Amino acid sequence: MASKHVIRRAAALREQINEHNYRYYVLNEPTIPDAEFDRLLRELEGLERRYPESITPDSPTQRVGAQPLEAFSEVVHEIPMLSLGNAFDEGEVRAFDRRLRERLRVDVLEYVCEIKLDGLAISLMYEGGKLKRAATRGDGTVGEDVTQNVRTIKSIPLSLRAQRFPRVLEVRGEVFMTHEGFVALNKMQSAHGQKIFANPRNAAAGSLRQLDPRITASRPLDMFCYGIGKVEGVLSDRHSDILARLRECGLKVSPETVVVNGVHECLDYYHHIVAIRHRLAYAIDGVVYKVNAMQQQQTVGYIARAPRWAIAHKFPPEEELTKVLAIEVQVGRTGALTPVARLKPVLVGGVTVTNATLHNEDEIKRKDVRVGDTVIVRRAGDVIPEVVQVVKERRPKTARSFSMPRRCPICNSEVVRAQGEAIARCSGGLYCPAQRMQVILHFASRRAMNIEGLGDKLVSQLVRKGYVKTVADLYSLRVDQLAALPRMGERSATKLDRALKNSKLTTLARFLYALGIRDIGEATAELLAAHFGSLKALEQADVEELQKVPDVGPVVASNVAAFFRQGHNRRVIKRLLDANLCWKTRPPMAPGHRPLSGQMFVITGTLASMTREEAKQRLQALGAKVTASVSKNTRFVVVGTDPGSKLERAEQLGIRLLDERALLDLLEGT
Ligand code: JCF
Repeated sequence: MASKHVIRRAAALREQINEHNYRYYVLNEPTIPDAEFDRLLRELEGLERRYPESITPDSPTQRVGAQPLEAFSEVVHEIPMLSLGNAFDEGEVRAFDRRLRERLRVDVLEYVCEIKLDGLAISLMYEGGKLKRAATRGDGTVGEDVTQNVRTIKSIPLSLRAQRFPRVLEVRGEVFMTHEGFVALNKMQSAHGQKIFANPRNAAAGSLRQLDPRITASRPLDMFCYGIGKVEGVLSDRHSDILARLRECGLKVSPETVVVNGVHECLDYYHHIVAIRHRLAYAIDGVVYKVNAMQQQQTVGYIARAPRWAIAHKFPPEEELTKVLAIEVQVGRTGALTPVARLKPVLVGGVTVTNATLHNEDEIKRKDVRVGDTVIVRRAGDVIPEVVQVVKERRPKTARSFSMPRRCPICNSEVVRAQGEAIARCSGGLYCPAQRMQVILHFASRRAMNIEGLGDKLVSQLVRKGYVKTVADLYSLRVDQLAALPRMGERSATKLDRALKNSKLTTLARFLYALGIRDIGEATAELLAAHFGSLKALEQADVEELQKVPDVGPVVASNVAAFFRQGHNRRVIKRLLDANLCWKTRPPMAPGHRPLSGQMFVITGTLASMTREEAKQRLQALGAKVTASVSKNTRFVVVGTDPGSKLERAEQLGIRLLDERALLDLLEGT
């Protein structure tokens, strides 16, 4: 038999757990760590196991108590659960407001504005502050008893928190699933070979309609309350105050709810919500305006199945049907080719859509999109419109399928698609106008040709003026040309001219890196330079030869080979060399020749010109071993700024120290 002490302890634990549940699930402001919460819950579970007679029906352990049902039973809503009239544009909202003002003979009405969740309507019946029954809306008069399932939703209190509440209180609201919960659920479903839900609404509805409450308990459901049904007594004479009372009772009410004056402010609210809609964690399909004064609500009453005192202002649909007029290919700044569907213009979510991305070749194949097809296009928030699916029944006989062009539609260079990659790319990097800005900026960057003062504003001007079409044009810029540019003067022009001249003396590795060949970072450029010794040897190498370079696999090799195959690129390189770009040529290394072979390096502190990882890779490329700690076998310690204790240890052992300059000399001079 449970002692008084046990009963009291269990009650105290329940209160604490309920409080933390409330803070976590309703307020989204947890105040204790999960581990602490688990400890409380385990203690309560332990007590209840030993003294089952101490269990109360509203104990937080009792959310998933019940056995699976055979079927749902019916619930009759004493006060019907109504739907809402719809307004699809501002004119209809103004007409709604005008009608009400005429009926009520007032100049301005006070409204409550709420978001309209895309979930399913639920009624919660509290008696004596305890959740007694939960039901779906059904046809508005008769719904299904889903109490067992609703009890598993953590943001719904099993007992009300407030000190005072009506003996009978029916709360109404919308059960929904967040986008995040929806994605996670579908991932799980797919991993277990279970049904995939089309949208969060269906997922929420499907989850509540489970006969086994354990399944519902595993689904991430949530609820916002927006009104009341049957109540003994009066809660308040204003809708906004009723919502405040519900909040006090521990029920979750949307934080996006506001009180406004007049239809104008309703429309402001609508635009505000449209603007923040994509930042909300859950799907909404419009906003709701409600007359705030209960007295006024009563006066205007109901039409058929909806209140006259409220209206839903719906968002325009975000999916529409239209026709694919053509499939074209866009070349991005990195040379990526993206197929784009040109569409017969269509209004989607209030915006005219004329094209939609098809992502890549495989996506087109998967969706089987053809020119002439009727398709569903979707626009969500600010994202680029996309083709969701083809309406196969409407495919004309003349529909043509798409294939990726072999040549870049902008510059006519070869298009290559690396093994295992989804994206096809233009290989005319040095020449292709689509890639111009990016390529020039990269070429000029500090670790590439290091052309000081050539930033994106200046490059953009040079490109727009037509002075620079390829990187080779940089070296024929004249000081007077530069000086005449906006925000440039004689001084800056001379400085840039000097920087250009200074950049001409470089290293082969830097030059290769500067060319911006796909996947050729500094480390790989270093390896290529070391292996081939000269640009000529590299240009002539085939894929097989290229793969002899450490770290160069088939994908990188084919990128390099494709790059040098393009006559366009070779002509730009020739012009660069004609401008007297130069570097020390060194004899090619014997394959596998590694000048630092077997030497142990340790790197400590921060380097200015590269990360420690890059330094490590570049040293390793030359055969060095790079280790984490200093020992008597360490040959060199590379010391950056803010070195650690490794420096002390190196000094103790008398190991040679290299500063960054010395490291660079070693890397570039070997
Ligand atoms: O969020 C909703 N879907 C929603 C539905 C919000 C409301 O304020 C509602 C509703 C359905 C009926 N109000 C009523 C009266």
